[in-house]
Amino acid sequence: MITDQFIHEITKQFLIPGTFVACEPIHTGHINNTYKLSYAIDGNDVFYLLQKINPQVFKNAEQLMANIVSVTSFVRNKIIANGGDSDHEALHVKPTAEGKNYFVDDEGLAWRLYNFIDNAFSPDSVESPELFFEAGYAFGNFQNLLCDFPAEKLYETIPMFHNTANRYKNLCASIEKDVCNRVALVQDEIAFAHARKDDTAVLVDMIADGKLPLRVTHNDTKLNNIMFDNETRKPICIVDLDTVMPGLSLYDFGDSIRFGSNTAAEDELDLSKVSCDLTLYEAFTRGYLTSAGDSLTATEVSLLPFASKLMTFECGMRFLTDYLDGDIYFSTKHEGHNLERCHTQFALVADMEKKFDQMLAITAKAYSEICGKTF
Ligand code: GN1
Ligand code: MG
Repeated sequence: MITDQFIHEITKQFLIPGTFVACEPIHTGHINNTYKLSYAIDGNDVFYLLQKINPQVFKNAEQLMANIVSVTSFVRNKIIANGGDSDHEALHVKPTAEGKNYFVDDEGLAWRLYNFIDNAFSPDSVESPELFFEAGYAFGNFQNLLCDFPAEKLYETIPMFHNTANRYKNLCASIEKDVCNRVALVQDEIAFAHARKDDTAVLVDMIADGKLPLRVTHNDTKLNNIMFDNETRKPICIVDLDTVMPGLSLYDFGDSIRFGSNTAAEDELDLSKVSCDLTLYEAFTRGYLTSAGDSLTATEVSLLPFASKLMTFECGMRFLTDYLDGDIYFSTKHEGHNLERCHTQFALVADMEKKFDQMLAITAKAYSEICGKTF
């Protein structure tokens, strides 16, 4: 149990001006523990974001933080060069009193401190196609800001994170072990995964063959990792950079569609509500191609619909694997939560398969109208 008093002790390890006022937990992510800190400085409230890094997921805090610092510094410099407000539009890692990027507590757990992006919200669901267009623009812009960053210099902090072939292998291993005797309960889900085995190697094979360029990849491009301005409702800043690694633009695009084009929540029980909304698919694609289209290859653009399906399938396999393993990776709110999440993801894959030709046509039309190119 982490008390306010404990958090207060942790904050003393960082160089934070002003007086500590309060700490409030934020419960949106599945991985880290996050707190909003309030400080009083000369009668003004100043906020920070404190996070305890999940040691099960991120084994190497040093490399994780090195990736984040190099990417945020690079983005920050670009924002300054473009005349933007870098304090508001970029994350900054605040140093510890010892000048480090993070603090390690007595239990060996790593804590880090960021500026808090104020007057902003991070949406959990897509409220309108306009908002989703902006989300596409924001992630495309992130890709663009980093297009001349040497992606290969980043550490691969979670090896093979979006290697779908490997995720499939992990699922097969968990089926084999069946540590919780749950395999018998999920025969249909397992059959669904096996039937799509061939899809899992497509992108990794193309990387190996040099057919897709390595990019700085965010790797967790859910809508709620974008901060939007409360008033203008325009995107301000991309957050949750824990999984920034070398990867594919397709991972980021696909994961955004997986999360944002779904007409239901990730853990919706009524699967009849799950579908890929093509209006939303189009809105995101247009936003994304507006900011990133010219820096992408035609091969990348041609694979946007496939990547959407693949990232959804991969996420479903991950939820299923974790269910079989006894819910040890994703935090769950109740028994069976991971399986419920797997169901929505697989239902979304099935719907995307039905709509695949339409997704391709939408992508081709947007590419031609926005970038004047074909694939
Ligand atoms: C995790 O913590 P959160 O919710 O931002 C996961 C993503 C999954 C997502 C599914 C490091 O992200 O890969 O797509 O849950 N992050 C990690 O909701 O595994
Ligand atoms: Mg997140």
